[in-house]
Amino acid sequence: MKKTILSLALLFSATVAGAQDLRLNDLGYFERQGVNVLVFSNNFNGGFNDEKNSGIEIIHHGVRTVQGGAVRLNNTPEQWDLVPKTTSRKVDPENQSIEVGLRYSDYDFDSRIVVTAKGKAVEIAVYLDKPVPEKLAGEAGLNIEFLPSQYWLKTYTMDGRLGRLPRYATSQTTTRPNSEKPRQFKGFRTYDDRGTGRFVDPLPIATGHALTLATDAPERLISISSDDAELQLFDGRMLAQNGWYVLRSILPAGKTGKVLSWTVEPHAIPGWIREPNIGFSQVGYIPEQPKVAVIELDKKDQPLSSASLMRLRPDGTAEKAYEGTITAWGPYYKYNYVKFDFSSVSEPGVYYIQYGNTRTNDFLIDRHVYDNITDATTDVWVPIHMNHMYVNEGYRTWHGEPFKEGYLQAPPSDHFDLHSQGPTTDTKYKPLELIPGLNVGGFFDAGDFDIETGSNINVVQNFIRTWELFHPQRDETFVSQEQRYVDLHRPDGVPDILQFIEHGTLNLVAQAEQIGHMSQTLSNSVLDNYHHLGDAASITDGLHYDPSLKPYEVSADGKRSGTPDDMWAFTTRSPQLDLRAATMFAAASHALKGYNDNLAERALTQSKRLMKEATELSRQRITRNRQMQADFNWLDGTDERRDNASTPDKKRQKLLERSRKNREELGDMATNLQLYGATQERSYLDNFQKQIWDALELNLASNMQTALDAIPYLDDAYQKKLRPYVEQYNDYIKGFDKQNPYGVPIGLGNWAGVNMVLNFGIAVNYAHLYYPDIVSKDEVYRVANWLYGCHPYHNYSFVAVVGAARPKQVFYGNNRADFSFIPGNVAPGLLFRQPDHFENFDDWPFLWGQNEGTIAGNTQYVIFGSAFRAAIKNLPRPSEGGE
Ligand SMILES: [Ca+2]
Ligand SMILES: [Ca+2]
Ligand SMILES: [Ca+2]
Repeated sequence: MKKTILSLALLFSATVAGAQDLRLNDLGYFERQGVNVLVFSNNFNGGFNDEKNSGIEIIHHGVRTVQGGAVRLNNTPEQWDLVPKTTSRKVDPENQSIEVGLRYSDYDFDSRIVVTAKGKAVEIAVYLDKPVPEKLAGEAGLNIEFLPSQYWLKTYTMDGRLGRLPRYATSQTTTRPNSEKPRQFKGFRTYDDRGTGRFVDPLPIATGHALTLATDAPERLISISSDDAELQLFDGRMLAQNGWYVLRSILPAGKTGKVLSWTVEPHAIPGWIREPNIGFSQVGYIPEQPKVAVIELDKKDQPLSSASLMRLRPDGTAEKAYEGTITAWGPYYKYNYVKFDFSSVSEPGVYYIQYGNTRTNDFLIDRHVYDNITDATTDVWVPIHMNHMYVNEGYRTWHGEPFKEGYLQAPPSDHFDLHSQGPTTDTKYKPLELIPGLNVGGFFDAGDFDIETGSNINVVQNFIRTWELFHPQRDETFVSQEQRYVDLHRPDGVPDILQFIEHGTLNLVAQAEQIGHMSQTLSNSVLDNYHHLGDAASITDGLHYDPSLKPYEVSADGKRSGTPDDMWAFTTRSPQLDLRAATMFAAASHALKGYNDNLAERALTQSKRLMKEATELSRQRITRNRQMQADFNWLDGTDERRDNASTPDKKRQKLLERSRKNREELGDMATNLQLYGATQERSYLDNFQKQIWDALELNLASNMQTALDAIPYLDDAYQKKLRPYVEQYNDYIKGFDKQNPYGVPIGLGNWAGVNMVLNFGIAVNYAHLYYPDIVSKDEVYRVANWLYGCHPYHNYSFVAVVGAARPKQVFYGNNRADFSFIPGNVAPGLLFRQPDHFENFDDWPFLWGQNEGTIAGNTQYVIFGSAFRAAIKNLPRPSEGGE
């Protein structure tokens, strides 16, 4: 009897506790309302090392404020410091714990981390089977990192001593011999030690055994304590602007078993429900457009039955313009979604949405809201990214002329930023020899300053496409190649887009002429200037590198220096890249004719040469690979499996084989189409038509754009034959309404999916322009809505400044250290973190996967915007808008 009462009491207390305690959920993380503790749901990435997206993470009242929990080798790890490989991960629901195995292969060092729910807290414990290797004693520790922008200016206590977290990095450092620095990524160094032989190591802000952060902010309040280890609080921004606050305990030397443990308790606000996120177009709406707000709700939130659209009168008072019912969409990952349709309101005016106590900022309904959506990108973002030029705007210099000393032949190198130089240079140049003439034209890649050749080819092609289809005459930029000077907002009588095509072509033609083929990239030689933030002209010293001088020494004539900072050209030959360049050169030659005939001629010469050489090279490589593939298939039995494939697979297999064969014999179909556009040679068009139908059968979604691109060149029969595919494509478009509440393709990779969304948007616009009876005009607003604010997490526009009431305020541009943006930038958007979290920080620019605009993506946005404007203004279809 006594026993029964006891178990009942236990059961009762367990139930009560269960409502408030952290528990492992079905998705494999610890959860209580307001707090998620993730344990290696996201792993460290080998390509870029520490992306600040991995390890033990805490999503605190909807914001991912803590990450990087792991055994680490530095007080404040930087991006290129070593990260552990996850060797195992076990979720144990019975014991409410998750165990992960971590390994540093460079040091043959293994550890295990066990995180266990203990009431409202978790215990994080480190286990070692072998002691910390001698080389890492005093360096290996348990770390966890806190997001500065969510914690700065907040109060903390360490063992009862009060403090306030600094807004800017101003703590203290020491220096230590380089020999004591744990190895960094591939043996590179993130720092320039100025010849001292010493590296900088931050000193702790506070030490003790019990820390509470944000005692003045309940939504961020978190306590960490340890009986067996000293806690040290560091500021990672002392070494790198993208550093976080780091809490750390050094692993004891010579010990095995459970060597260290922390108790971590994130505070949860009782009864906390996340504020509804009302997604809508911050740029506004044109009167006849469908207007549907998507409202993202906490799963514990009870949807309301209605919402209101309020109109602001000219005297500033508000009136109700419309009240409508809320309709359910349903759950999508972590939240629940409802919609508010106010399409019936079309009167021009200033409006806001009121949903319960949540009121949005105001927005316009007006015929002209989309008129200027690409201007910031073409007038400001693009010219600022012109390399090898001095770029001025009003009183401000964006950057001086970079890389005056030119580019050296890269030696064999397993490099960073996903680059490498193969065993040979594939050129006439010796390693580290100057390749003349490359410091001209071209566009900075993105948040860094290299010239990615593939992206630059895309850029030129995107501009040519915009030019040939829409002929924008806009002139807001002064460009002088002679003066190497760009002045923003100064018209010079030449359409800017022609000058951008010219600028991109100048660098790419120089590559083909000087190197003989296309370089992979023109990039930084040393890691310590790759992460440069500031004026691009100061990345290198502008002096030729002379190894006979000492580092930092300058020759008597002032022309050479011993600092090895010159950029490198990575020249491993890729026939695919050469073919892409050849296609682009043909189109550029066509576009530049009559504007810069000399460059047009040079581009055409390189196009023909590269086309011939690269085709021959690929043929040789294909023959070689086919032999290898045949050997391989025989070895692993692929041939047999193929013969036994079921009938539908067999049909598909046949299609695949035919299209592969056609591709090898006739070349890529999109390339053929571009070549036809550039040369008007009929054979290219025939090659295209031999391939497009198989391609549409195999993958409708990814080939629809190419099919639509051909319409201006072909007859009515082609357009008619394409109709049934466009009908299928229309079903594909509408299918997104069932996949997610926003009706667009949403990417889940470690780069958020804006390119995919833009591609989709461009294809939908074209499909509507050519087949308005199949793809209705209502469909073209999907991507604009998403870009301008109707998306998860927050409702800010992903495009910097564009006509929006509330654009995003920080981006990963080259001015990110100023928590700023470059106007016209398009953010990648919503970054997905496993297993169920979307985010886009608007107070922390440094996560490139969500905040970095790229040169290819932003010029793709120019096409999207041009096509979107054409679609909504019922302009003539692109082919008729031309010459
Ligand atoms: Ca790059
Ligand atoms: Ca101009
Ligand atoms: Ca130099």
